[in-house]
Amino acid sequence: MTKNQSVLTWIENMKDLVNPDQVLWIDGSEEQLEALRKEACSTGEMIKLNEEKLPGCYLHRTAVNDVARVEGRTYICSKKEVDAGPTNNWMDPEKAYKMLYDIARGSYKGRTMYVIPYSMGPVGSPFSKIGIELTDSIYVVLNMAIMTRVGKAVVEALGDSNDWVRGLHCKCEINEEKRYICHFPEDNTIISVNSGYGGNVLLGKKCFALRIASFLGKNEGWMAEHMLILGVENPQGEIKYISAAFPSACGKTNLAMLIPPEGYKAKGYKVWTVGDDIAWMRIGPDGRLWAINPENGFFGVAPGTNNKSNPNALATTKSGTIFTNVAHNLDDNTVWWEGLDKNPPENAVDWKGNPWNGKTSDVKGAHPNSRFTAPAKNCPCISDEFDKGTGVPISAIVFGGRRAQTTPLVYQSRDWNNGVFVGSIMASETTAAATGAVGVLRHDPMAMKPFCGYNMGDYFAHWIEMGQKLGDKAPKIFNVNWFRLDDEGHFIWPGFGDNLRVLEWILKRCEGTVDAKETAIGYVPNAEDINLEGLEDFTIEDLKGILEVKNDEWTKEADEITEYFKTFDRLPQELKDQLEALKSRLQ
Ligand code: GTP
Ligand code: SPV
Ligand code: MN
Repeated sequence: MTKNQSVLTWIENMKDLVNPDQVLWIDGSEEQLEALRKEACSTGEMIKLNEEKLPGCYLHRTAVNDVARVEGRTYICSKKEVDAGPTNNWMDPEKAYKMLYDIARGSYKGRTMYVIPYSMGPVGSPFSKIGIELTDSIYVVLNMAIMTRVGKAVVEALGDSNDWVRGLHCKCEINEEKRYICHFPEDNTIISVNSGYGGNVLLGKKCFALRIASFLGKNEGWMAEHMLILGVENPQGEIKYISAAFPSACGKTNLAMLIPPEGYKAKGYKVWTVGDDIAWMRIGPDGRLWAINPENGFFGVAPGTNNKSNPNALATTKSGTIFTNVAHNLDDNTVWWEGLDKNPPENAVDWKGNPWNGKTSDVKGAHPNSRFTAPAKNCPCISDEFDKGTGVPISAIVFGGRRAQTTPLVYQSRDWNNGVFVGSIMASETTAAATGAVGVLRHDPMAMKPFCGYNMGDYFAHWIEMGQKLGDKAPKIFNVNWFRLDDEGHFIWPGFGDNLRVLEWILKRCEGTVDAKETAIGYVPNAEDINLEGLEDFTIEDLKGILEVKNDEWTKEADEITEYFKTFDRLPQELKDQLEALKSRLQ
């Protein structure tokens, strides 16, 4: 399919290493993909679902020991350890290559090597970048064909350039003791072995579009962020774009596809989805920050997705979707997950493949990190700008996490550098998106702790530098927290569609049309300025409660941040100054 020497040589070398029975180039054609779906169904790797109810949809179950990203086995292999920094696992590249090649050697025997040329971003867009993933998994091929743009057009766009990211994925034996997800930012290379799960193996996503791309962005003057992108259209038909960084399973897909509350709908408000997980952002010729979504689909959390919480996401999964680790309803050959509806199937198979009765069983039908892989074009609220490759101008950047206490519903940073500080001190309770304990508070700067491909201190410095370049055209920076709990452990803020009430305040702040109250941490809304019309069971007193900034709590937080900042070897002076300034405002 190509004469590109750098591509052909690398594939030849990898072929010699893994020793496949045959090699198949993915050309992106529907015929080829359909043949692969049939093959995967014939071996049991995938199950074809009800063609009337879920046309073109499939179910896949991963191994039970392989259901989430494995952060403890994810490595940045830069020449110098300090370049991986204190937030990453590091391995010497020479050692890592040797170890990985020993694991990968001969592992495609009896298998096919699929060669997937893919583009992150619309093919040919100046924002876009190209990768080639080699895999022995049809599941990976079919997911990549939804999540990215694959095939001939990509190879043509690459031409004879050497500017592309190498990705080798080997399922091997799905042995968790030998599972490694390794990145070589200095070589544009990713190697993933012994997993068959999502973020570990769809190498275009977290591995390339965040870990490798964040490193490229630092060197080339742009940004790769763990952010959704959405457009808010007001009744006058003007659309303003917001990007928002929340840690995994903290509400990006939900916010990106938000349905306005009735009152807003009646006035003519609309929300348009540009992306739900990753944003690549560059300074445009007009000096503003422009963003694209480099992905082509959504790899979304299934549990909790329903017609009330996220009808757009649910609609997106009704055709051409691959479900991973959800329950299989045998009565009508459809899928089910916790929180879909109040009617779990009785005659079903759980995510582990065991017979399951949803009415009587006390185990979960779907894994908490079960996912849907759905084409972006299915989304009823997909933005017209999604596929254009020109990007959208960002008015506001929003950080957020899961915080039961302390962090108010929303606040605005004092300026760009203070906003970088707000991002750097983000902390959030852990979720099922990665293996390990759930609900533990941990620092997750800019929601990038698991995804920054280089030294986090240098990453902060890059943010500060981007702000200097953007000057007065820089987006305003905010922080939100939808997850404050009351004494009984219930969420206080209704969240979901009602989050538009907060976005409205954010956009008014960007336009300078609403006042705010200055606190030690930044600007907080006056409670009257958040529209509560149409909300039941939520009063202005409740709102005041979750807008309050308690200086004693924040003093503790500042002490904790002081300790956290000590773990950084390359913390920019600007952030040290920000912390001192916060402390003095708290006194
Ligand atoms: P990744 O795909 O892992 O990056 O996750 P994400 O950030 O896209 O999270 P997602 O939108 O899938 O939401 C994850 C969980 O958060 C789901 O269980 C949602 O129901 C819940 N959630 C999302 N938005 C809100 C909200 O506004 N309030 C509350 N209480 N829960 C929310
Ligand atoms: C996340 O964990 O942030 C995800 C899912 O979006 S994964 O692709 O597994 O990283
Ligand atoms: Mn994510």
